[in-house]
Amino acid sequence: MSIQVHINGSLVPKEQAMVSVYDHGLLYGDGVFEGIRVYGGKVFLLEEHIDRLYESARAIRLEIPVDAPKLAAQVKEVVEANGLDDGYVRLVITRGAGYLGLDIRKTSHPQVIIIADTITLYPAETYETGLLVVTASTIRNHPGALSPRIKSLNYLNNILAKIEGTDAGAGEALMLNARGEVAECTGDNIFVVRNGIIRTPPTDAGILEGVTRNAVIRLAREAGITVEETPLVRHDIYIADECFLTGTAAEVIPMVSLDGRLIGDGTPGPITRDLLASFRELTRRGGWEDAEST
Ligand code: PXG
Repeated sequence: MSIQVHINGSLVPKEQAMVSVYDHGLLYGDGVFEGIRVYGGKVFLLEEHIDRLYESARAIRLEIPVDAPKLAAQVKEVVEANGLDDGYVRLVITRGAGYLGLDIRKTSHPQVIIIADTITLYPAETYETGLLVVTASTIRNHPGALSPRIKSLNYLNNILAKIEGTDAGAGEALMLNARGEVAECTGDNIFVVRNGIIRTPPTDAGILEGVTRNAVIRLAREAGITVEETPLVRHDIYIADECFLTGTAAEVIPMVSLDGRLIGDGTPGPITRDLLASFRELTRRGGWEDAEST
C-alpha cells in the first residue's frame, strides 16, 4: 500500500499529495518545517517540535490554519495510518499559492503537509568511530538577516556549507557565526567536553535551538554533569577532551576530528558514550513523563 500523506486535513496517497507551482514555499522558500522522529510507534518530543513550529511561523508572520492540539493529532493520525514503527515525520507549512511577488498578501491558504516515512541515518559504525568534521567558509546566517532560530524552508545557507563538508570528505561541516565563534553544524548542534564540564554555544550565537540539544542538556544535568551555554571558538574544539553533535536524525553522535586535528584521543569519549546511551534510553521510554500533554 502506498504511503499516506496528510495534506490540509486529509490523508491521501503520496502520489496525490501535491502543492501548486505558485506556492511561495517553492517560489521563495517561504514557510517553516519540523523534522521529528518516531520510535516504537510513538512520536518523540512532539510537543517541543510543535511549539517550535508555531514559534517559527509567528516569527515569519505565517498563520498556521489549525491549532496546535489539532496539528499534533494529525501527526499521530498519519503515523498510525502508515503503521510506522520507527521513522520520521516531516511537518511542512508553506505560505500557500498566490501571485508572483514577495508580498505575503499575494498568497492565501497556507499548505499544511505531514509526511511520515523512513529516513536515512548515519551508519551504526559512525557512532563507534566518530565523525570527521571540517569548518566551512560559509558562515551561518547572521541573526539580523534571517534568524537561525527560525526553522524555515530556506536551507541554502546550510546546504552551501554541507557541500563544502562533502567535498572535503567530511561527515559534517562546522559553521561559524559572523563574530567567528562556533555556531553549529549544518543540521546538528555541537557540544564539547573538557575536564568533565559540557559546553555548547548559547542560542544568541546564531543557532537553531535544537530539540535534541535541549533534551541532552537536561539528561546531562540529571546525571549531575555541569552544562554551560557559553560562546565557543574553534580552539575550544581543538583542545576538547570530547566533542559530539546532536540532532533529530543524528541523535547524539561523536565527533572525533576538526580540520585535521584529532579531538581527545580521536575516539568517542566516555561522557559522549554515556549520553548517547541515556538518549537512546529516553527514546525507548518515549520522552519524559512531564511532557505527556499532546
Ligand atoms: N541545527 C540545524 C541547522 C538543524 O537543521 C539541528 C540543529 C538540530 O535540531 P533538532 O531539533 O533536530 O535537535 C537541526 C535539525 C531534515 C532534518 O530532514 C533536519 C533537521 C532535523 C531533522 C531532519 O533535513 N535539522
